[in-house]
Amino acid sequence: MTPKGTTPSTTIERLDRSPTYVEFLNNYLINNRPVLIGKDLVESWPAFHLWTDDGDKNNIDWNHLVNAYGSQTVPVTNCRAPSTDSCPEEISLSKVVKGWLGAQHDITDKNYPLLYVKDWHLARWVSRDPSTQPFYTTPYLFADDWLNHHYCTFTYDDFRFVYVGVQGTSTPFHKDVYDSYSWSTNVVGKKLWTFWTPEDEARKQAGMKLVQGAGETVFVGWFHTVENLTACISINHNWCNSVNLPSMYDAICSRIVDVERELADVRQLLSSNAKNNEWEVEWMDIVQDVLEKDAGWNWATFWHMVLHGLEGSIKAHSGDVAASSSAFPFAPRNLQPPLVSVVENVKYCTEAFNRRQQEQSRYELHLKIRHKVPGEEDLETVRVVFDRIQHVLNGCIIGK
Ligand SMILES: O=C(O)CCC(=O)C(=O)O
Ligand SMILES: [Fe+2]
Repeated sequence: MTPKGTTPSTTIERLDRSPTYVEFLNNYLINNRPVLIGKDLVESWPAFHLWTDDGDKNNIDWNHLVNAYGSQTVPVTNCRAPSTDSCPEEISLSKVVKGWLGAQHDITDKNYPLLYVKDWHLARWVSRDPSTQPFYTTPYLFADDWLNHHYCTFTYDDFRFVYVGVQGTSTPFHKDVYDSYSWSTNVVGKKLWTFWTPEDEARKQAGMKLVQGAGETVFVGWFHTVENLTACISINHNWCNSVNLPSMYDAICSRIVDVERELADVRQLLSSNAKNNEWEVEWMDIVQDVLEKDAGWNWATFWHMVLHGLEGSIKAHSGDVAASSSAFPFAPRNLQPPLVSVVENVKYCTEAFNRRQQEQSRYELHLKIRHKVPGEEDLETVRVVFDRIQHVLNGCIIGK
């Protein structure tokens, strides 16, 4: 049982006003309970006046979208393709909008493709182009985000997205990447969410429905589907911090089991040609490579994120809030769980990883770090990162 357990409930709560951080932490984040939060959380966002049609508040200002971002290449999926055949493609936003608004056919006709712009990294693009207006800020409830801190600080990638689609576009049944949490604010339109608990992978129960209007924010760590009841544009982040770290750790372990099963014949080949047991490191390295290509991360990324998350949390708790040059700075201590629970959750992962190396005779500490982070060239192997984390944890225990 990991700290990311769930509390049974039959409906999704709606909060008219934003909770305090402590209420959010204790009632929703720690219990992994979805919740809808009212408009005051995001009322200062420029996105609302930038993207809403002045003449029709329920509609998207398509002209603004095309003028401001039309030349951008955006990822799209065809909502009518069978799930096995719905790989994202990239086309310009203005072409997609033209396809929706200028369609010669009825867009509800199931014989035609229905495109949906998903996982569009607009925030990343805007942050690199000083002539473009910022359109939102991360709400305080979700500021403690180790995933986006890691990606925005050390890579050119991130988990900050915009979704745009017309009525009928949808996202199929899923739990979010790496078992992360998601928050999603609908800027224009109406979305229908259906939620299933993290245990209900086979959808044995009827899902719990929730309609999300403009300005409302959903927090979710369960399985879900989303259907756009009208044209919608929304902003969402996948995110994590110490609270859901244990369940993300467990998710990597079970993904490794899957990848190892898929590559069983490679393992067989390596072991049968081996002269000594070096093949095992090579084998684990291949598995990590596949994991990185398919999920975007592996042990090296995970432990690097944990190291910086833990250090950032300790700094914030000691009152060290020196200006950060990161594009995604750490949250101050009043927007983080208490340090004892941060340490406890990181220790859950380090202890489980140590046991994994010993009990399953794994060689994952020997794995080489492929992508060197500038300024951290000494991080040669997973062991170096992992030892640093243990050192920081030991310092916390002594300092308590
Ligand atoms: O809005 C959508 O279509 C999907 C959003 C989603 O799955 C999420 O925010 O986790
Ligand atoms: Fe999702």
